[in-house]
Amino acid sequence: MAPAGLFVRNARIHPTTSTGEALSDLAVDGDTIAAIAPAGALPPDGRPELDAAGCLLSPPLVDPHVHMDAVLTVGEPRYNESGTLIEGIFTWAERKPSLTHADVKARALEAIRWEVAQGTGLIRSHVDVCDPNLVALKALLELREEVRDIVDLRLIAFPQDGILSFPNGKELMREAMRLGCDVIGGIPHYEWTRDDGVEEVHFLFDLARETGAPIDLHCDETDDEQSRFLEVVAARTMRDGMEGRVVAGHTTAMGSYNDNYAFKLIQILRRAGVTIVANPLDNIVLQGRFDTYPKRRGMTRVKELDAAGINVACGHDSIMDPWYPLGRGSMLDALSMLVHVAQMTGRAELFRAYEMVTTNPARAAEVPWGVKEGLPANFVVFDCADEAEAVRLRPAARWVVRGGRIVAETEPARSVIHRAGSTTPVSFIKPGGAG
Ligand code: 17E
Ligand code: FE2
Repeated sequence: MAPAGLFVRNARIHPTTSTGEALSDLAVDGDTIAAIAPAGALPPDGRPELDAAGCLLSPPLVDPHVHMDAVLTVGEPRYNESGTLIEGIFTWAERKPSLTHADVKARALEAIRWEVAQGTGLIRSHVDVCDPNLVALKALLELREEVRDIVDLRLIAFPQDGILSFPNGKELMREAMRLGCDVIGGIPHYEWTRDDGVEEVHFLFDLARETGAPIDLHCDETDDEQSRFLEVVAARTMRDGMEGRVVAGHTTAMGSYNDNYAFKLIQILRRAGVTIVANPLDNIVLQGRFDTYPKRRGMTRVKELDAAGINVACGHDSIMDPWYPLGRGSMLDALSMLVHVAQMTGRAELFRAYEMVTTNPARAAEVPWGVKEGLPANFVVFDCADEAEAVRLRPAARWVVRGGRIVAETEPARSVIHRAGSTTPVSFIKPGGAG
């Protein structure tokens, strides 16, 4: 049954940079945005009303890169004490044999609820397919259908232990796509040799030709400046006419390349229309672990890629897993880390960065995204005035709307200060000071 409709008053609609401070009303019919007009100009026509009270009304956040099979496994069977990527991979390999269908579904559902409650409407999850029984994949394929009412979940076949370096690796990738994975993943920098990594990339593109699926691979997630698989990805993207359908995640080696090589690479990435997904929460703790000082930040060149016209997005990557013991499913936490590590704290840069958790990852997923008449009624009212404030405050997602239906709501935190010698609270504040 279609929802009864909705009427949201007094919203600042994204992108606020073009609409200034003006307040708008937004009317929803069924699952579609029917009208947007200056506040007061539209009749609510009996629709249930929400008062945004000047808050930001944004397209839902998008998490383009997370590992839902591994979420909430931190400490199982042990903690990653070195904090390195490799100890994370080895710890996960120890956890994998005890994965069960129910265990994967329960953990992933919990993390998905956290993400949805904080405004995420589209999630692309990698799923490790280096498992002869594909336990996690089968669980998440089922969950993808079961959570459709609250989120659009897409699955990426991810060969964590390599394709050539893992027994039956190619067949497991093919089987994952036959079972219904949406996207082809990869990990060329983890193969035993450079040649194997190049062969892996060619295998991914051959599989894309056979299946018609897009590609989203982990690429060059290392501080080794000699890890250069991204150029092979860009070249195959152009040769196969896959412009706009290829995503490369992490690409942290770009933080270590010399500028001459980085400049050449950025030119071919732009021509190839490859999207780059940075995962700042994980990579600020995983990279630089073999450095003393100066210590590298180990993030891809977010600001420079964006300035060169490349589609750049930001992922959460981990929520309490062997790679990252922290995290709470907040894309605004991930974005806050991105603007710090990339030093995107200029006024316009904060607004630009916001696109990296909304418009840009949606473009990479080939999904129309935005708050416009005629588009699906998917949006979030955040408890803040604009995108820069969303980055600063990481505010409550007051209402999360999907297909015209409220799928999550959160009361913003309020604090009361008790002064000495007074029996009545004298100030009533919202931490951070917005609104
Ligand atoms: N696997 C990997 O190869 N890299 C990561 N950052 C995570 C899983 C979280
Ligand atoms: Fe990842």
